Amino acid sequence: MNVAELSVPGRCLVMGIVNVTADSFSDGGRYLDADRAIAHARQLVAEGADMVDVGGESTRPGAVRIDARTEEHRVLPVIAALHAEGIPTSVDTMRAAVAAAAVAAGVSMINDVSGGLADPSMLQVMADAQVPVCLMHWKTLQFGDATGRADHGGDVVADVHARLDQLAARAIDAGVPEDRIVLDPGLGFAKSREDNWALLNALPSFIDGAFPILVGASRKRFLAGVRRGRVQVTPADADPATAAVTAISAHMGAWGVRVHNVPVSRDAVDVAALWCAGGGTRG
Ligand code: PMM
Repeated sequence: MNVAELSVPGRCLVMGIVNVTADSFSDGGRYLDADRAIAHARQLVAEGADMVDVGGESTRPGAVRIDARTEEHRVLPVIAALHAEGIPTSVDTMRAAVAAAAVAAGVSMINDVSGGLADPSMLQVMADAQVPVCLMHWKTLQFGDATGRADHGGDVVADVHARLDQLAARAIDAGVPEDRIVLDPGLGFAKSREDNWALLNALPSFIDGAFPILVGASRKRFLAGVRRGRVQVTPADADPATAAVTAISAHMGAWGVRVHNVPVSRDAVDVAALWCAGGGTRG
């Protein structure tokens, strides 16, 4: 399967998030039990998700890494059950062994927030797997900034472009076919608030590139800035702002959005699709 076969014709794909973790920022601990995770995934699909991103390890700042077996125990039953029901999934993992096991369990995409750099075996697994892959930009991890802080030399957009090009080139060198690659600018990953908005402002330049683009803005901290001083009490308070990002991203031609609150983002995607289609009915 290539990216085109996973895509939704005529509109941006909606990827619903199921974090089977104890400590994710937005939904940590809620779906640690496989049955609850599966039920939540079914609900996301009923609400309009096209696929479900299943993660077993939190990437929030300061999260403690779990071992590979624990990660597999968390994600594999969920992926296998959803596959049996015909629900497409992606596996959100930085580990080659987990990705390979997920492929065997029927996953439809490998989503690696390290862009294939965290595990030296990952690109080989990606090359062997017959599914699309998402390579995300995360500079701290990828390029060894020991301070844990981003240093983009003043131009985050140029930097992320260059790094994503490198990630794609490495994957292609390792044998991943070009038509199976999706890129993601990695909003919120070791990036300042200004960095995130600069990347969104430059989204058309990423979309105009050679690869489909996934946007992961959902409930990220930089969205709190649009609340005009109102305190963000729960992560879900950022859902209207997330939906606005979804609408604009979809209108600009993003391949997909990765979101927690599916109904509002699916509405936003449908608005964007109708808006664009409306141009064809004039005069
Ligand atoms: N963000 C998170 C986890 N996985 N994967 C991709 N491709 N893009 C993202 O932006 C991304 C991701 C962190 O968000 P969460 O903890 O709310 O799931």
